[in-house]
Amino acid sequence: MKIVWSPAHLGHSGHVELGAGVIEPGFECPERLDFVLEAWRAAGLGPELAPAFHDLGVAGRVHAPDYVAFLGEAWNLWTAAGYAGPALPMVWPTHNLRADLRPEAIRALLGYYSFDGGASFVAGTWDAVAASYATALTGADLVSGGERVAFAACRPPGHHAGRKTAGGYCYLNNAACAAERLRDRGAARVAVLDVDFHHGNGTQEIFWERSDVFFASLHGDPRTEYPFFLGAADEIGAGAGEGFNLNLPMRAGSGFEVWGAALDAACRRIAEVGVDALVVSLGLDTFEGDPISHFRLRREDYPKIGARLSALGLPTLFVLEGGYAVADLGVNALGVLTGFEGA
Ligand code: SS9
Ligand code: ZN
Repeated sequence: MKIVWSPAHLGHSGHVELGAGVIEPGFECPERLDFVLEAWRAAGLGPELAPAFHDLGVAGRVHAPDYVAFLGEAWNLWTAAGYAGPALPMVWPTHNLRADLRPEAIRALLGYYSFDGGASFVAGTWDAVAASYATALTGADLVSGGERVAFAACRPPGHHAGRKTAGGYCYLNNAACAAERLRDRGAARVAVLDVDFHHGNGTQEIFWERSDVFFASLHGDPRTEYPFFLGAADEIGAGAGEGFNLNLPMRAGSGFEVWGAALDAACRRIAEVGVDALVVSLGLDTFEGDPISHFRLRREDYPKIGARLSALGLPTLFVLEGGYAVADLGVNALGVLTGFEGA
């Protein structure tokens, strides 16, 4: 198995997020990838690749083109306006405000293009985002080129990023872009399976009306868990996409007995739907030690996940998403990957 990663992720550091009663350092930090790489090397799974160059064509179809352009210029607009420190949104066009008025002021554009205060910009954010996107597409190309499996070690993550909204540490939706790329390169239908603790609201939105990408997500019940406003079981897709969205929310405190049964249900549906490739949004924040999430998976559960995914027999791309028990992130991620390879 090959891993793809880029040192450009290091520039996305020092960003902050709006927490409960505090503005705090992002739980999503550069050290996360250090631990993933350390565990990768210890496991001896295979070679490390830098991402190939990829233009923003796929991003411009998965996302709104004006959103992609905004991500590229947000930091420059922020500093040109005289602001210092991480660029955080502060007002959003929600409920009865007008979402069709695109403001000119950068401090308002940040809210126009986001759904929360969890995806701030620093000087190196865009380069990291662009490299994370290229990492996912490079991984997709390995898989469509004949590799059984590949690992795109993306940072920042992507599954909360919607068509034109950043949030939850996410800017470009790496997994959605990888699925789109797999379609471009000949897969008639792709499944995106999101095993992060948090619902993949961005990926769901992007493929909501599409039948060529089946989306399934296992996550904390949005009645009590972030992102709160999407991820219920009755969301099944619309139009041509009706029946091609599957949400399996679970109560906080769920362990592998419950979670593994949901994984089996998702795998059965993927097999029924019939797909040519699988993209796994690989969040490891289901871990019992995660500081911001509330499932109780243990270290020894992760290889079982990998083995069950391998049993689908599909060309598979793993795309790194969340996981904030930083020192355990690498070992748990490698648990999934070695479980996949060993199956
Ligand atoms: C912590 C609140 C967490 C965002 C969580 C995003 C997870 C992305 N202050 N809010 S996988
Ligand atoms: Zn998460």
